Amino acid sequence: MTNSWTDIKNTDLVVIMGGNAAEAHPCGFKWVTEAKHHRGAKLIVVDPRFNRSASVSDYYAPIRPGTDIAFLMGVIRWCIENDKVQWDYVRNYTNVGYLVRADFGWQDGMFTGYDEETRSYDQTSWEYELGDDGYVVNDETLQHPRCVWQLLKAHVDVYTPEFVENVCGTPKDRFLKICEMIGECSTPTKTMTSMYALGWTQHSKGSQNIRGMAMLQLLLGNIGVPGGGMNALRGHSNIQGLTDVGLMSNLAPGYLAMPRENEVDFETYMSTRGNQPLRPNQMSYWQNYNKFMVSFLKTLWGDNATAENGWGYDWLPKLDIAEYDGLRMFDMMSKGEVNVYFCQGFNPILAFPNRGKLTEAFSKLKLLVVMDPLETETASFWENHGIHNDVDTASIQTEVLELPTTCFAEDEGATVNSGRWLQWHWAGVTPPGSAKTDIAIMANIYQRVRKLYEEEGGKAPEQVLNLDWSYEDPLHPSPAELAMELNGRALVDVFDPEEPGKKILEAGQQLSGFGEMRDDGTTTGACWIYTGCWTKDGNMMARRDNSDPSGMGTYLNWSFSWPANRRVLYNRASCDIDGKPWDPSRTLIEWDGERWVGNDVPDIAVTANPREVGPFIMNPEGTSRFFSRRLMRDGPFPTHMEPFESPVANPLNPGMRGNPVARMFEGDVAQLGTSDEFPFVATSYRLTEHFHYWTKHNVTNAVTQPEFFVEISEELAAERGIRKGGRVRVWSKRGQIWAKAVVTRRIRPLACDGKQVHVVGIPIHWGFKGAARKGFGPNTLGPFVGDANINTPEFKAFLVNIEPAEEPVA
Ligand SMILES: Nc1nc2c(c(=O)[nH]1)N[C@H]1C(S)=C(S)[C@@H](COP(=O)(O)OP(=O)(O)OC[C@H]3O[C@@H](n4cnc5c(=O)[nH]c(N)nc54)[C@H](O)[C@@H]3O)O[C@H]1N2
Ligand SMILES: Nc1nc2c(c(=O)[nH]1)N[C@H]1C(S)=C(S)[C@@H](COP(=O)(O)OP(=O)(O)OC[C@H]3O[C@@H](n4cnc5c(=O)[nH]c(N)nc54)[C@H](O)[C@@H]3O)O[C@H]1N2
Ligand SMILES: [Mo]
Repeated sequence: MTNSWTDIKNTDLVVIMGGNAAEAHPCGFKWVTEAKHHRGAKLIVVDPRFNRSASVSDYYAPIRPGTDIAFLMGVIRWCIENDKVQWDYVRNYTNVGYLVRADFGWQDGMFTGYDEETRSYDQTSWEYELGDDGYVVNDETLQHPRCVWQLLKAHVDVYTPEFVENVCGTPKDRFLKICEMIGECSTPTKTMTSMYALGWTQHSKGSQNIRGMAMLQLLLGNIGVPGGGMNALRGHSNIQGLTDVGLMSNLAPGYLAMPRENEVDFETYMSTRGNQPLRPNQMSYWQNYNKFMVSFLKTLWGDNATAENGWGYDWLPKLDIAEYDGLRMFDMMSKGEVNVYFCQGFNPILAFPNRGKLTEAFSKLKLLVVMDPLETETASFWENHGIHNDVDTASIQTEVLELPTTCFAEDEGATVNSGRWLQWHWAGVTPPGSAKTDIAIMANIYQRVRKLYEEEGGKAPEQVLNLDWSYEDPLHPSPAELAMELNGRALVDVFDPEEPGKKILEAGQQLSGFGEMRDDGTTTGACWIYTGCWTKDGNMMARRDNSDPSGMGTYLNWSFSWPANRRVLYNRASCDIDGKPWDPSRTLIEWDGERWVGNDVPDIAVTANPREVGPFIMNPEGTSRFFSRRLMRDGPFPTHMEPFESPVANPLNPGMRGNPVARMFEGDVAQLGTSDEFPFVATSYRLTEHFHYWTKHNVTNAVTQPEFFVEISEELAAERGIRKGGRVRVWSKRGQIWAKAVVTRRIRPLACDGKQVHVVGIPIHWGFKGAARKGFGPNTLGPFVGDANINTPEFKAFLVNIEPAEEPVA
């Protein structure tokens, strides 16, 4: 989230599109209720189903799965046409005036530079035009045909209300009503918040869905302001922490980059980071990158990291491709290229698409280690469930080891919520049986591997032997020790660079903020954005002071919010160019003539003059971006692309299948279905009563939702002769499942491109372990394709067929 859960109470309009907060985030949803009660806020829901959020909304519109970009570009077009633009914000805080290179353009739903062979874009032309002074050329009049504003207008021109209706199946009057409600938030004193999750991310162009809404929020002047922002509703209670600490193959902690193979040494790696400012006097915050990276390396290798050896840079693994994401890893496994797989807190046999392919992949492993508190389907992938899962158990040679772990309630530590708050929690119960914490298991394995290396040697020994492991109990580092390490400390006495002789940190002292980090090896800190979470004053994450003197919902003394305890990112943009809040009744921060003061930690140096420094200091141009330059692999503007399996052709380019640069492997192309064989659009989702695949182990949850079902409209039921509560077979190009049919008016047929499109809703929560009845969900059916930028599988839009049928007895 750019903002936080508690900030949602400050909004005037909540748009839930691409998520179902009332169902999947029922606790956080209370802040929507607060906004409705105290501000009279309205709630809009746009979803293929009239879901639980829709049932408490003020206005609902249906949409065909996988068409949100068309909808959002349509809203932007409408706002521009009707002058619903917060001009002071747009002119000063976005890149509308900057000129783009003359060789940039688009045609047939594609941008310049596409190479069919490699299925990728050469992005060279997706850049600003630079002047002789090295700065971006700016046209304040916004008239130049190549300025971002003119390009944006031209880009969205095709997305008329008729186009939106035709593609999305959203009735034109409903679409226009939503445009009007959204347009009202273009004034400085009205804000809209976007709450989204998987309905947007789980598409082959998921990242572009989110950019689409981010652009709309910029147009309305809603980024950085209270009650505004882009608010991703994160999933598992600590999934925000997962990306923060860099548990993706291409990330190092704090959203630093893992080095690539061609970045042969530390200097080469650093030469492309720490961007030079693109506007005069601009602060470009990534110029501090080296301080964060060196402090991270000092944490990893301790005394072994020195200036001479590039802080141990050589010992970091180097990527030979852009990333090793889940889809790629399982694809490699299916080709026999992976021998050993550690599966820790993950149940991919149920959670990843194309169960047939996954089962085959696991069958090729030599060793599968599953670390989990429960017995999972993945650990039992080799079991033959007959007609549901035709596995030849006897032929599988994979050895499976299960290591029982504790779960969060049995250990202390911090979880990071969607609003970036690191909240400490304490153990509530004693772990059962022989369960051990994940930390203890990993530490134990590490110590044994280290001993083997010491005694026998092996490949790349430095990585294992040079690791700093100075914990009190090497077999069980404590959560407190690890948290302090994430925060970082001074290794020697540190002096003020401006005022020699002035000591600012004692040797051994915990840092109080990332501003204290050094690039000379005198500080540690594994994750710069977390610095401040455990200072010399103790554990900031354990703070539980819920006072909120300003009433702004910032709760500055409750837990710790990264970065720097800031509650609203980009909050400098909540004020006008002179530093006065757009809406004085909702003040986050303001400029008092000398300093930034107020109710949140300013997102800019406290003495930075508002007229001199642009508010978006993480971007070297100092502004936010309508035109995203080379940031995204599939285009600098979001453009409508159909899902890989779609009932209709893309009107921008009828010959184009899916997203032309999406993650996709050759072997899976043959496994894509077409609408003549599979006429219905399937989507998948969660229910409040279950949490993924764990709660079916619990009898109480299993009783509340005991049995796998699919949801269909009354019209589709009539068309196929399916009765309420009857059994159905649902099949795709990749597999088949049987389920109970829930026939409901919550799903209605949509009219798209002159066709009637039916949606089949498939909840995710069943499997073959636990107390609930056996059932095989959407991932027996879903395609093995993913988003072009972050590779999230296309779980939310694919094609199926359906008929009334009893499952055959195995
Ligand atoms: N009770 C419970 N809560 C949970 C979880 C759980 O398992 N159980 N899981 C947690 C996790 S890990 C996550 S990531 C979050 C997910 O939170 P959400 O994303 O809110 O959950 P979903 O139910 O997957 O999907 C949300 C909605 O997207 C809609 N949708 C599908 N396709 C499209 C589309 O193309 N466009 C639009 N606009 N909408 C579409 C679906 O109909 C559904 O209503 O929930 C978390 N909370
Ligand atoms: N079709 C379709 N597929 C989807 C989705 C969808 O919407 N549609 N949603 C996707 C999303 S967003 C998600 S997040 C995934 C969820 O998929 P998973 O993350 O695989 O699902 P969980 O059941 O949450 O599995 C987590 C496992 O972690 C274990 N666990 C709990 N606590 C601990 C612990 O402290 N240590 C260890 N080692 N293990 C622990 C649990 O027992 C459980 O077995 O599913 C994805 N798959
Ligand atoms: Mo998730």
